[in-house]
Amino acid sequence: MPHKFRSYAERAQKHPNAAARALLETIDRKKSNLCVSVDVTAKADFLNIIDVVGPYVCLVKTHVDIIEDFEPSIIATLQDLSKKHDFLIFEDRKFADIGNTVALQYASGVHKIASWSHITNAHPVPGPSIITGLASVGKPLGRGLLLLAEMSTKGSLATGSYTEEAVKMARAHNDFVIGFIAQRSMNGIGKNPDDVEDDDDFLVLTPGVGLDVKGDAMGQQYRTPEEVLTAGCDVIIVGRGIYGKGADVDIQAVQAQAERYRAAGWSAYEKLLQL
Ligand code: 5BU
Repeated sequence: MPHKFRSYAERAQKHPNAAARALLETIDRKKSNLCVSVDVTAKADFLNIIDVVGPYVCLVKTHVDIIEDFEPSIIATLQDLSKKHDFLIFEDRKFADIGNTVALQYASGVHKIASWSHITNAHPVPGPSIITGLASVGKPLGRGLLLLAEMSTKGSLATGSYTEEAVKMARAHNDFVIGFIAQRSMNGIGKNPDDVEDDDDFLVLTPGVGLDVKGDAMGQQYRTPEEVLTAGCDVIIVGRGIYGKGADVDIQAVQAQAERYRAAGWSAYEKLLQL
């Protein structure tokens, strides 16, 4: 049987994974299911945007490998901002290799992702060993993993039985896998709806969200916050809709857009709660 719609607060109380619990609690406390994706290449823009959107978000999503002037102090500042504004951090690393290699990529190198990123993600394409590899590093640190069960891009191959297998892999490792990057609820997928009680509580974080345009010139597709919440997603991930497309970042406009998307995501959630 599918779940009735549950509040973030109710789910936070029962969730067994510390990172998932922390995210659900933050969403509830800040009345924000907005994750801002900060895909800019200059350190100054990266930190300025995060400082401005911080009050409006539950989560900041990073691609640290695109920062041209990366240096370790960026991470210390990011962690300070995370405390100042009360948000979690999600490095969108999309691991995709054998267990041994992803464990090294997660723990080591220039970025040392596991040491600061509360949540990260992986492609299920290598099979369950990718989870075992990442869990060997992340679990002792209380981290959480998302599997990429679906993508927002035109022509994505992550559909059908691939998505279903991703959900089964997550279910078998739900002490570390807290949910998915996907476009709809993944609870109950691959289970027989007639004879199995659906006790999944996977978080679904959803990119491909925009209020003003339907896509970009490189295959991205956007839906509105209301559309994705109604499809069973929990967190809206917004990048260019908030920080714009030009080379110059207009910091006042960034703040206005962050508040606009926070309000849109939260009112979509409140509507569902009242149904
Ligand atoms: P945008 O500017 O809102 O289009 O940015 C979307 C972000 O989400 C960007 O960092 C992508 O790497 C990320 N993303 C995505 O857009 N679609 C997906 O299916 C996955 C990640 Br997985």
